[in-house]
Parts: sequence; C-alpha cells; structure tokens
Amino acid sequence: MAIQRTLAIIKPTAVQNGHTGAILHTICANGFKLRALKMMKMTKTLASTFYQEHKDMEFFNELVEFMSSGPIVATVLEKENAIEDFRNLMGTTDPATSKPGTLRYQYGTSIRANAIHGSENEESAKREIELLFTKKEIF
Ligand code: 3AN
Repeated sequence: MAIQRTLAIIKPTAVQNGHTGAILHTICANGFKLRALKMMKMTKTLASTFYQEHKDMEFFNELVEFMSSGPIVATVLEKENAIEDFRNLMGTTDPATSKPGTLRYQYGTSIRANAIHGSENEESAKREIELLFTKKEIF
C-alpha cells in the first residue's frame, strides 16, 4: 500500500477540554508519523475556505463559527494508507454512533463538536495540507 499524508485537526472543544496530549498519543500509537504540528486559531475566512464543500449545508455557518471559536491543533500525518486508516481511527461523524476505541467515541461531545477532523480523500488531503501549512513547516 502507498505511503500517504493526511491532515488532522484537533477541534476547539477537544483542545479546550485538555485532550490534545491523549489524542496525539493515540495517533502515534496507531502508527502515524507526525510530519507537521501546530496550535493556531482559524479565522472565519480560513474556516470557510477549509470547509468550502459544505457551503450549501444548513450547518455551514455554525461549523465556521465553531472551528474559529478557539485554538485548534493541526497536524500532517503520514503512514501507509493514512487517509482511510485515520478515518477509521476517528470514527463516524456523529460520536453517538462511533465505535468504542475511536477518537470521536472517546472525545467527541456532539455531531458538531466531534473532537477531530481527518481528510476525506487524497485531493482533500493535498488541498487541506497546503491551506494550513507552508512547505517549510512540513518535515
Ligand atoms: P466528517 O468530518 O466525518 O468527514 P463531514 O465532512 O460530513 O464529516 O462534516 C464536516 C464537519 O461538519 C463535521 N466534522 C462536523 O463538525 C460538522 N457537521 C457535520 N454534520 C453536521 C450536522 N448535521 N450538524 C452540525 N455539524 C455538522
């Protein structure tokens, strides 16, 4: 299987609730290598661009407000089959239906505040990584 990179974000509520260390530990324990890591606050403009594919959804404004409401921790992760494997480690969008052992099951508090983001496919991963990191910030 090919080595891939994916973009993961620890979302504002998970950072605020002190779960950053535990989430990073789980990510690394599952074989993902950290290629980039930073704490930052998204502007509303950046959050709108990041979630542009959801711009017509009824939850879009709420999502942009939430993602720009406090600091996030953004990472570039690398491993074989990283995109699908990280989606599996995250769990389903709604923590209420996520399987035990997934990050959203453990740390998500609602469908909006679901603790963690992971890129959906290779095209999104490339776009999202380029949006949040410069080449020099990726190792
Ligand atoms: P995922 O992150 O599992 O790929 P998407 O891409 O459907 O899910 O949704 C992007 C983000 O939008 C989710 N992570 C969640 O924070 C938020 N979201 C999705 N569905 C809803 C909803 N029905 N109400 C509020 N927020 C939602």
